[in-house]
Parts: sequence; structure tokens; C-alpha cells
Amino acid sequence: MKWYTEQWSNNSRFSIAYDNELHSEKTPFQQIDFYQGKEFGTFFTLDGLMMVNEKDEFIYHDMIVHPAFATNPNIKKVLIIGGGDGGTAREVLRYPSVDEVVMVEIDERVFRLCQEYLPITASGVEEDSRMQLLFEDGLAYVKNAPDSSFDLILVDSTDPISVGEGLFTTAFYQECYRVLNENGILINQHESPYFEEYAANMKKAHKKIKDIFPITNVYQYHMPTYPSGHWLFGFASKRFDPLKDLHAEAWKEIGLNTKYYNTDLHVGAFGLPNYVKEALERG
Ligand code: AAT
Repeated sequence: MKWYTEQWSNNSRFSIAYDNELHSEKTPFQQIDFYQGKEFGTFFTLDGLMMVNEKDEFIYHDMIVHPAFATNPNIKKVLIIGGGDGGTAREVLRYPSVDEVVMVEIDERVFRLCQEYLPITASGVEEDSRMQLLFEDGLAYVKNAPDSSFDLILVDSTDPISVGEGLFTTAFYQECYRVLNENGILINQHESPYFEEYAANMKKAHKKIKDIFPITNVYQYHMPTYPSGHWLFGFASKRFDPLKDLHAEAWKEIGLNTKYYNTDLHVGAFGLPNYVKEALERG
């Protein structure tokens, strides 16, 4: 049996069995590897870190997308930064109210390889007429985007190493604020509270966002294949509070069938463990 192993912290590792490696490629941006796995189905890694697999991708993609739409059911223009596997776009495109989605992924090869090996996330995305796909750096894109042009920005990024680093900077969050309209919501990949290396990134990101947006929250979800399994998204907004402005009935009326997200879970996800709250407050 062959094992894919990932270092989760200095003293812990995670392993899953696979049948064969489907593809391996070094792009100008990162090392990409696709595997045919046993427990989690097909999965791919970037620079040796798990990104997406067939078994738990629904958890991540439900949770990056649906809480914002249940808070503001009138979202029309969406910007996705990263998200090259297509799963985030797939969920956004399920909303009939959405009329424009711009997805800015730095590495076209991620998207093309997902079209080939991970149709569960990538298929149908490029064909949707509301979709504009751009292959460039997300930081450069927001710098040049006009003021108040989006209702929602979803930052579906890698960890703040190599190409993903710019998406965890104050400059990037400031541009996101400018590019969002007065109803604007920013959701960002917010790392994990459990292992110190990830917790340090979580604290830094939160501190920067808190200095820019009037409403800032963090919510949690359970991701079996990301380090420790306990992961977070940030919810920052100019106007909407994810709990006080939750439109549970309006969201249910849209009639989406979701495997992980529901509006009870929405409320619960914002209730954080004490050690996480303290880490975020202390910074
Ligand atoms: N949908 C969950 C998958 C991801 S992949 C994140 C994507 O962000 C990758 O395709 C990567 O190429 C892209 N990316 C990284 N930096 C940039 C950038 N500067 N501009 C645009 N796209 C970028 C997220 C996995 C989260 C893993 C957490 N451990």
C-alpha cells in the first residue's frame, strides 16, 4: 500500500492510503500532485499540503459560501480569489440571484487539472454564462478593481506561504474593503486555532481585518483532512452581522439542498471555544 503523508505540526503527521499518483507537475507557482485515494477518493495537494478531496470538499465549500448568502440573500456580484478547484464557484452559482461571478486564480493549471481529475468541483463552472475566469494574482486584481463593485468577496486561498502570502496582508484586506459596496461581506480562509504554526496565522489575519472592517467574526467547521481537523473562516462586513441579520427563513425558501450547512449550524458555528476566543482577542 502507498501512503500520502503530510506534516501537521513538528511532532505529528497525517497519512492516507492511495492507489496511484495521477499527475505531478511543477508550475511557476507551486508543486501540484493528484492522487487516486482510498478513503477520501481523488485528492490534490499544493506544495505537499492537502487542498481538496472528493470526500470532505462539501464541508469546506458549503461553509465558505452559504453563511454569507443566509445573512444577505440579495447577493448579486461575487468575487472569488483563489478557489482553482471550482468548488466555491459551484456553490455560488447555485443561487439564482447571483448575476456575476469573477474568479481570480493565480495558477491556471490547478483549474485545468481539476477539470480533468476532479469534475466534482470543477465541472460546469467555466460553462456558466455568469462566470468570468481570470488567471492572475488576486492581490494585483483587487488593486486595479473599481470601488464598490462587489457584494461579496470569498478568499479561497492556500496558507500564507509562497503565492498565498499576499492574500493575508493588510494591503489586500484594505483593497477588499474598497472594492466591496456598502452591503459588502468578506469571507476569508482563516487557518486553524489548534497547532501553533496555524494559530499564529489565524491571529495575525484576525488582527489585520479587525483594524479595517467594523464587523468582524470568525466561524468554525470540521475538516477531517486539514491539520487538526478544526478550521475557521473569517466573516467581515461593512453592515451585516452574521447572527443578528441571519435570514433563516428567506434562505430556506431558496430551497438549496446542502449536505453540511443549515441555518441552525450557522448560529452554532459562530460560537467559538474559549481558547480560540482568547487567542483572537489577545492577538
Ligand atoms: N477550495 C479549496 C481549495 C483551496 S486551493 C486555494 C487556491 O488559491 C489554489 O488554487 C492557489 O493556486 C490559489 N492561490 C494562492 N495564492 C493566490 C493568489 N495570490 N491569487 C490567486 N489565487 C491564489 C484552498 C485550500 C485551503 C487549504 C487550507 N489548509
